[in-house]
Amino acid sequence: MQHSAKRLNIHYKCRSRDPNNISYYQIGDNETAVARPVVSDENYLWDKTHQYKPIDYTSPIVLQQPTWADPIIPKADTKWNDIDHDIDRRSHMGHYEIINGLPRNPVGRTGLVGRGLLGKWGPNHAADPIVTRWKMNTDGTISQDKNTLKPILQFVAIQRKDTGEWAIPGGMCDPGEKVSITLKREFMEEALNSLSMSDEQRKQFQDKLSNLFNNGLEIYRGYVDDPRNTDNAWMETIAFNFHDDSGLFKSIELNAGDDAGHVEWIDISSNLKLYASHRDFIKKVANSRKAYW
Ligand code: RP5
Repeated sequence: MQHSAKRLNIHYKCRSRDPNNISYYQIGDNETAVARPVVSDENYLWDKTHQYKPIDYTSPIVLQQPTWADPIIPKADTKWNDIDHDIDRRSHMGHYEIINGLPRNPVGRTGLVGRGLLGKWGPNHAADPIVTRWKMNTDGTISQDKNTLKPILQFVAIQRKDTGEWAIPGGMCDPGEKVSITLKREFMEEALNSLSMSDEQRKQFQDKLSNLFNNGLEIYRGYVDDPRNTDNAWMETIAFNFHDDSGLFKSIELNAGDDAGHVEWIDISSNLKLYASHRDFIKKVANSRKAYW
């Protein structure tokens, strides 16, 4: 097992590493999938020269150019590595290269060129709100792991409708949107189903959550090993931990909405299996709160 900081800069979820264990690029809810050609650990960095035959794949959904997607061929005056009108095309990883008019994944090869299911060429920015609380015993004390005696944290997890995996209720930053707004908006949409609320109800929840969301702890900022990444389009995120020590969630019921099929408080431990790099983010939260892992 790699050290977690190192793991975050390696492709595990967006690459087929082993011919006996091909990773498939799942296309939404339907059953079609694109097989990623194998790119071995020895060959995935760009400076390794080897016969590389990636598959060119961009989902028909993206090719229909919904409002959130870039043009099929990037405009000649696209401001790469910069703010391009409202779109942030800068990477948390530093300067990325443009090869034959297309951005190149800063981490390495993925087996796919094109954009897959991602709308933007280059970095696609997201934000991940990690809402935690201590697990409580019925007598009001904090629950501890029996062996290590470390306190047990719980976090709000959603089950994604696209892959069925459990995940942090994160989402894409809208053009020009501040990350602090995305964090709260995505949490409300996916874990509280705010999209089905009236404006007044939404405002009430926003007010209830304002203290919690004004006191976040930055956990991670950078590349995400997301199963949708390609050689030309990839996910990046800013993850914040919002820890509820005040019992706020005793009066707030979780309710899955938008891209989330289910939502639950889940115990944090090293047994977690989560979407993309989310397990690494949760591990960082457990470490920084000196909680059981
Ligand atoms: C992950 O994809 C990010 O960490 C974030 O959780 C998520 C954003 O994509 P959507 O949930 O909007 O599809 O890479």
